[in-house]
Amino acid sequence: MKSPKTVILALGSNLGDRQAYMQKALLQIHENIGWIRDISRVYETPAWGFEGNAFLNACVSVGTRLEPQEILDKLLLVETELGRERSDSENYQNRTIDLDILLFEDEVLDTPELKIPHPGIPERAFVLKPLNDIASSEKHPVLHKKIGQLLEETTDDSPISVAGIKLEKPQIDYKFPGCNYIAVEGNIGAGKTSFSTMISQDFNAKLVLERFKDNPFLPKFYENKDRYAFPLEMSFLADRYQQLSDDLAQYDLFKDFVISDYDVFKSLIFARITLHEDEYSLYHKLFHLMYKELVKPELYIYLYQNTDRLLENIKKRGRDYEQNIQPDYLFEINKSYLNFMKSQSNMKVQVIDISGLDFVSNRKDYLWLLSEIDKAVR
Ligand code: PH2
Ligand code: MG
Ligand code: MG
Repeated sequence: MKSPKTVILALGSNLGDRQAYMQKALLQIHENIGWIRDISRVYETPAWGFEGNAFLNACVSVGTRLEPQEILDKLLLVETELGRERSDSENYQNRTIDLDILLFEDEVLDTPELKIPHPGIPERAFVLKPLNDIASSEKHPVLHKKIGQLLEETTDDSPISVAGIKLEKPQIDYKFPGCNYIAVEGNIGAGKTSFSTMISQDFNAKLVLERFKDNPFLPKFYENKDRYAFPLEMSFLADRYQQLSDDLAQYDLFKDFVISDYDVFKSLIFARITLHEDEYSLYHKLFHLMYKELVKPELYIYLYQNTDRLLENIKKRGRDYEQNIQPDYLFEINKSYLNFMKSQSNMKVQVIDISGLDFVSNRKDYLWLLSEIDKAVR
């Protein structure tokens, strides 16, 4: 899972209710591109390079998992959505909203459609002033000078003033109140690891991931279930117990909470399906001895995904030994999870139906998922 990168955008409007267009643009950026981190002051600036109405200009920095070209495509859609009309004329025109990419980390990009850093930066005070508010000590990756210095050196002496209006961050602050430890559960291929990784990156959580790769019995199990189910379940249990008692015992001072892509109870859920009755009853005894020692999550999120999509995801991630997993096995696992959750009274359990959604590539789906969780913990 990619961690978010910082893109800095310029906003400009000189037509209609300029402030409202800028504010609407921020909402669209939040919903389509990423987390808005910093917002500059808003400036009143004369049209630069053409005869036109005065502009409002501002800059924002955004944490995004999109690539520059994807960001550009989204920005064009937002401009159109907000009523921007483009004519074939070569000249600048008045516009309800203009959204430009100024900087993307310290990357340099030069294609016919997209140039990063934006080539106009050094000669435009209407860009440099707001940019200086949020990135004065960032280095221009081509000119190797700080933004603050570019502002001092620019030859553009247009009269620019602070407009005295404020743009607001549109997003709710998801805080997961009362949740020091969240477990994300779901069937094989539901997206547990992706989701918990995204949460940990976006909300400063410590991430605890299942170490399935280290389990030598897993590939063998898929070859010969009867022979390898017991050692497989035992080694998973031992490993999970060890990991959770280590990782949850020591809170990380610099993290706000812990999120894991599994809950230890999955051991019993799988064992009930994979073990013979006599093996299961032995396993069950051992499990409960260990289970009672462990910290339980305050929030248990179950991502429900339909079987077709699970199989599709399993195929996409391409682990050899998983490729023969049958639909009825996934069905049994899901049933078993639902049974377990029904019997839980001490922790908050939330089942979220994500079939038809793609929270990894679609930010709107991701935000919807966050708002569902937010509703549940408030
Ligand atoms: N954008 C332009 C051309 N001229 N002038 C001001 N003051 N503000 C702008 O955002 C602006 C401009 C091309 O995008
Ligand atoms: Mg522009
Ligand atoms: Mg533009």
